[in-house]
Amino acid sequence: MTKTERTLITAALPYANGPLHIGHLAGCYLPADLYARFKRLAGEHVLFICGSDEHGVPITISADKEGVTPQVIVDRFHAMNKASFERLGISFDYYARTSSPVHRKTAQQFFLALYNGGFLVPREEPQLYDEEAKMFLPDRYVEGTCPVCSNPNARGDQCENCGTYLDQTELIDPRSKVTGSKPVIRPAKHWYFALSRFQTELEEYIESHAEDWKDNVLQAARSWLKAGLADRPITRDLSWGVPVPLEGAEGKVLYVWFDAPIGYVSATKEALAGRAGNVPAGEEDWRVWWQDNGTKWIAFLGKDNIVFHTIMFPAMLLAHNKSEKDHRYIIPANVPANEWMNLEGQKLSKSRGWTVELHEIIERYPVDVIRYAFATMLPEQKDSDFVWREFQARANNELADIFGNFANRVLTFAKRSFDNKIMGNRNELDPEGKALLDSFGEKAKEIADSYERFRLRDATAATMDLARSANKYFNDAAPWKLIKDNKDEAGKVIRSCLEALRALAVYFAPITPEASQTILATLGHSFTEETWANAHEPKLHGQTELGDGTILFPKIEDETVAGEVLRLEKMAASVASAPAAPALKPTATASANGLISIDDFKKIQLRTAKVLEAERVPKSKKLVKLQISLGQEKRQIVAGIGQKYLPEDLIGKTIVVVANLQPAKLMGHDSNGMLLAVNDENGVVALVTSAGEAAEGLEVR
Ligand code: B3M
Ligand code: ZN
Repeated sequence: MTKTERTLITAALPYANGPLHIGHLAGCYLPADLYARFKRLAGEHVLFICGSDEHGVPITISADKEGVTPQVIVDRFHAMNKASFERLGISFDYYARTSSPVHRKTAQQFFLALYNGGFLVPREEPQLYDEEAKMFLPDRYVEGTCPVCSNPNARGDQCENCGTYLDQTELIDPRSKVTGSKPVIRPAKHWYFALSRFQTELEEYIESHAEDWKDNVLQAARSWLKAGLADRPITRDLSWGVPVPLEGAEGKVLYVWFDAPIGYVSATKEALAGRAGNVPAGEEDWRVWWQDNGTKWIAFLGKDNIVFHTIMFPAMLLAHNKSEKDHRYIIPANVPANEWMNLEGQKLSKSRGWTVELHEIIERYPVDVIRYAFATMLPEQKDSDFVWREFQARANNELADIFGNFANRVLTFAKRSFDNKIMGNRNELDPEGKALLDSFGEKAKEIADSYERFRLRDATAATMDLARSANKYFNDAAPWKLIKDNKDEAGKVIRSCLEALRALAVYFAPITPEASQTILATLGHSFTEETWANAHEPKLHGQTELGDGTILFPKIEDETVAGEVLRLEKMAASVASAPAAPALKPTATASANGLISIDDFKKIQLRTAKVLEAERVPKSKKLVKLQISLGQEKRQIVAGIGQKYLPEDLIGKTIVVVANLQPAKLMGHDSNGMLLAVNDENGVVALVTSAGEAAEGLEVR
């Protein structure tokens, strides 16, 4: 086996077709970045590549809907997604776009190599044709009934309900998304990739990784292989994409899943031409990164992209290697794909408004807090659930109370008692302090092993354990007592703590890069002397003046996370009540006879709530401010019941509230919901309460 000299890290190229959300972050981009930052700290040569996937039918459909060109769509979302990644500290060495000329040329050359090698063969097959629009309909331009599960809205490439990959001609009652008409079947010419010829080779490839790949990835790849690989058309009738570089193929482009992975290669070319990354001399040639066995390629991606990176693209690369024997591409050494991240117990869904987009979350929380919390919740082995309460708990009880607190205690102590200087000498640590640092050195090896096995949650938890042990050392050594009789010994303890803080900054650097930078700057130190392997060795220079230690991780308030849940519910409710697409019958409005449907009624979330506190709103006769509990969640509501009820009589009552009402301000007080009460012409007569013993937070129907 060749020794690994360099690691090429790729993260799936997101479609420039909409904003990215937290599922993307947890599924692919944060794990990729944690790994890349770890590898760089470990002193390895790393190139970390990503970019926008700017082709494909979803993009042309978005453009059609907005009545703009696809270029307008991709320009908008390329800029937006790139900015989100930058703000989250995702440290790509290069962020490309597949609309670039280098990519077009690279993809066309790749196509021609496979074509000349006999792996791309033209075939005439029946395809759906829209006679009104006078065009062949590429996959997603058709909808119809799924032949497997009868879902009436299956897409031409896949049924989202049962997950079956479909050929568009299999759809029952197909309809064109362009004109709504029923398409006819006509023969169309396309180029087919001879995927079936790679069945055995791919089986061997996948099984050769039976020990080192994640189970979810192996399972997905195996189930495809088990079904048997069929040749696949890799051209489409579209004007947006990489044109097929053959005569007689006018009006056709490469299928997006043919050109997009080649984007990794073209991005590498661009990156190295621009000297991105810290690539050492002799490695500036892109071929070193793609065609030398000393390169280990790790491909990060989300669940739904597994088959393309374990089957399709490896087969394309193998085909290329057979076609041009002097230029052999490497194939992925590992594909550490994650599963899905759900949100507050439900599937993330943009169309249902149940999502948190990256550009929003970075407006509201510090980058390190987001990164740490998500690193603890990655859907590594199975789907995970993002819950705002847990986000808060991770941020407050761990990041702030353990790591942040250690930093604050140590820096404050040094400031107060040692003239804000690093005292003593790095060879004279307190023996227990020295033992702490030695234990860091040992633990760091285990953490490194977790990173190498893509157990990033474990790596994160073990890193926090280091901070726990540092706090324990500080507590046990009790420098605030020691200093009373022996300032010298206390100085050695604090010196040990400052070294531990420096080491923690290094170990935390993949997870909380900003805080790590701040800590090292405060210590008058930098990353240049630091590596993963030597971080436990004392390095600080005595008499260095300490910089201003600031609070590293602000705490997240209860109201803030309650507001997040409310925001979600509001968004989901407003999407649910938005007018439906014009072609569909509006369901949200009352019918002519004033009756509403059961579905309309179900949009109102009625829930039981317990009144925890109640007080009059000053200067108001009617308004009472209530703190209520909906089980998991506490809220404030303001209600006009003050003329009928005394605040103290309300406490402990189980009332009924509309839980998904838009928040409002009443006389300057926030109200997140509305309670139900019986009214007559004079106002409130009685509260709606639960007659029996009902728990809080239950649904009322
Ligand atoms: N753009 C799919 C996706 O964003 C696709 C990945 C391409 S990686 C070569 O889910
Ligand atoms: Zn189906």
